[in-house]
Amino acid sequence: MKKNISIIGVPMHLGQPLPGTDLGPDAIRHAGAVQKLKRLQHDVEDLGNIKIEFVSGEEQREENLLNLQDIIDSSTTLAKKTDDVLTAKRFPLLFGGDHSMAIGSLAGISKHYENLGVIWYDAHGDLNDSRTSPSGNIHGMPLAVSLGIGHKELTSIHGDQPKVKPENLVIIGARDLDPGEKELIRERGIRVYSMREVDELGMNAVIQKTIEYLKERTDGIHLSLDLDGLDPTETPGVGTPVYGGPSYRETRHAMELLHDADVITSAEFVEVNPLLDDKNKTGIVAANLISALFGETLK
Ligand code: 4U7
Ligand code: MN
Ligand code: MN
Ligand code: MN
Repeated sequence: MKKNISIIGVPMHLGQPLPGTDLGPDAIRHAGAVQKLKRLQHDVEDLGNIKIEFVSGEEQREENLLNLQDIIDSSTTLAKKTDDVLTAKRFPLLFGGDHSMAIGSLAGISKHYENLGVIWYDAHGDLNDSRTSPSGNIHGMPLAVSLGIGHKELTSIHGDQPKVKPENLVIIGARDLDPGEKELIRERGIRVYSMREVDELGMNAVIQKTIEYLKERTDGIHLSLDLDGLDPTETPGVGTPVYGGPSYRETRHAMELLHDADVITSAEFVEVNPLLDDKNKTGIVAANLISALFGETLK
């Protein structure tokens, strides 16, 4: 199926303290992502990078929330942008940028669905709030915010309602969950395929089960793929690497299955940090995963 794809670069860095994720979107472009999509015959427009305002110019911390005000502002901008792309009946494809950007992307995207499904492919749950977070870094909080948990000014971006329901969410690849996140997962009955389940079932079955589960209860599925979801031996350019993750090979297979099922309605590839990378390995993996998701085959 040919898609009308609108690429939005999100040079977000405010959600964590390390410099470099602001360069992530261009690292993915330099790896050829846009050309690959065009070669697959999709209609592709690259809207360039949104502007991330760093008003204070230095780190601000209030109530264990790093750069709160600037994140509210940039998330508001991004929510509007993703909303506009879907209104134009195009597929929002976002290049990041730290994962706090998902606060804005999901806020804008969810407006178009009654029951938005989310696949969160990540070593982490990103389910903290200011009380449970060990770091105060908002890139560890976007999924909680989207469920309606956290600072009011974050949860009310682009509408007061929760953006995602816990039963419409599947987390894949988790292997570093904080105690508060584990509690929330239990409390809300969130479906998690941690690395234990990936090892026991295999990635093929995990993705098939995910598709089956979400297909019957949702009217659209957003893929949020954190490059630290993969094992850092293959994607070293990430700020919070955790060993014991799925390989590029397994992850690529996951993208192929999602493509074949034709269920993904928006996607983001996040946490690429070229300043921590080795010869843009992580940007290249991101570009290859993107082309697999949009139909590139091996033969
Ligand atoms: B990412 C962490 F404590 N959980 O909250 C936190 F381990 O978007 C890491 O998944 C968060 O990369 C990682 O700071 C956020 C930590
Ligand atoms: Mn992560
Ligand atoms: Mn993440
Ligand atoms: Mn990370």
